[in-house]
Amino acid sequence: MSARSFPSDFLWGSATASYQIEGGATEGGRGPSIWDTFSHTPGKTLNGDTGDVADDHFHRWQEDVEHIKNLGLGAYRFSISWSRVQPGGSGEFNPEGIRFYSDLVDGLLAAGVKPVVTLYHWDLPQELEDAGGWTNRETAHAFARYARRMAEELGDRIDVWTTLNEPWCTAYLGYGSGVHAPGRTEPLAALQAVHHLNLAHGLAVQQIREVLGDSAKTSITLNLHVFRPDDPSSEADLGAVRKVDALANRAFLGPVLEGAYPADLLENTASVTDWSFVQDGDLEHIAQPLDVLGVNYYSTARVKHFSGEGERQQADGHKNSAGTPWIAADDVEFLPQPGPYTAMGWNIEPAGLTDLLVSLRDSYPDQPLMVTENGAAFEDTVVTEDGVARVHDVERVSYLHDHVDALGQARDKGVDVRGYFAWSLLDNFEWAYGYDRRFGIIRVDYETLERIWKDSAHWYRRLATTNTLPATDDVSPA
Ligand code: PNW
Repeated sequence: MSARSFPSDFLWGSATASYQIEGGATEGGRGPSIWDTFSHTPGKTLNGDTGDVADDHFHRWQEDVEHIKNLGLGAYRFSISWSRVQPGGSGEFNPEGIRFYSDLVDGLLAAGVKPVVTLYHWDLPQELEDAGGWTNRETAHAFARYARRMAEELGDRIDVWTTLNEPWCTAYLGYGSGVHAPGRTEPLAALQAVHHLNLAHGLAVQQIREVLGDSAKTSITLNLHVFRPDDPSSEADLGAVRKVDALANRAFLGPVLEGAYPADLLENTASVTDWSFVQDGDLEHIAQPLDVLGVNYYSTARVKHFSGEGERQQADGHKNSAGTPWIAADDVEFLPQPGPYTAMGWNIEPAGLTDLLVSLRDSYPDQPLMVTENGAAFEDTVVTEDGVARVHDVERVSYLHDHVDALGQARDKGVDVRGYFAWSLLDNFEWAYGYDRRFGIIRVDYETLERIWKDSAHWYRRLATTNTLPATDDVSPA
């Protein structure tokens, strides 16, 4: 295979999220979020890890902007901690918190890097959760007010405004399986959260456009799931795929891009709810035209219709939880995958990314796309060579290489994919897995908080600065 080139305006970036990197949890007037509460609750995160300090980005952001600049990236995707800029989630805003993000944005612009902002990456102000969180419709309105204020403060300095990151995780892992904050395990609550998140997105897009006009580029980032039927010729297995596809993908794509919830979703979940929390006019609010749809992609899942005999398999990484993210889907089982796997136990299948992008284009031909997260956790080792610390993360380089190539294959088929963001810029607080799983292209030493470029960072710099993906057999970092 020969090298593959990308157009000069293709956006190469890297991504992070506030709670995963910032630390400074009680500094600068920040209020508590559900992830502070959750991570401080015994048994919720591996080793009891919390984001109290994380990568200390709150104090080291200037150094981090230098790394982004030196990597030659065109864009940086970060999220705003809602409770840092509005401690209670409604009412008073916190000028010191707003200044933190305003300075960060100015720093990025001075470095020639486009800021791609996410308004919500899971850290809901605790006060809002105390009032019901995403099960409460009022949270959507509070989110729209917060979005409006951010548009007023950061204005035209932001390249892309992303409302939500992965509402699937918020709704189903936060309120269904309970492995994420706030740790609730109630099927009805999960579906209410789905709708109120969709509503929050639509209301926020309208507020941002009202403040900034049509020049504002708006977006939502979804973690769309690629489901493979165990037996592609089995009607039952194809039905299983349709059922989880409705819950995971079309529950968001439907309202956001088509202005309707899929009929089969409403039917399949009738034992849980009649969806009467969807009010007249909501879908018109939700279905705002989007400048770009953000897609996060890591892995694929294999599913099968469960006949009811023996024990149902649940090899999707959620089997140890008290609840399930797969609401009203007891007749679907998740089968183990062939591998190879990342340190998360996630199956590595780059072709899934090509398939996903092509199928989105087939369903929504005029919708521009961007891959807003892709990356992998592996067990990294630090070695000292000639007095310099190095991480030869060959598996991560090859993961990134093969997925960028898969993205290129979708572009070859005419899919309008405009950018790629590696997850993550830095090793960070990997939610329920704490600091144990490292996704960074830059290593963070959690004792000294020192940053070390892994080989993948050197490799990514070359890609971002040359717009050329080296051939498969050439994944050398230099
Ligand atoms: C995404 N799942 O999370 C998030 O956007 C990041 O904050 C996170 O660090 C990254 O991917 C790696 O995990 C996910 O269980 C978490 O299917 C869990 C799942 C998917 C995405």
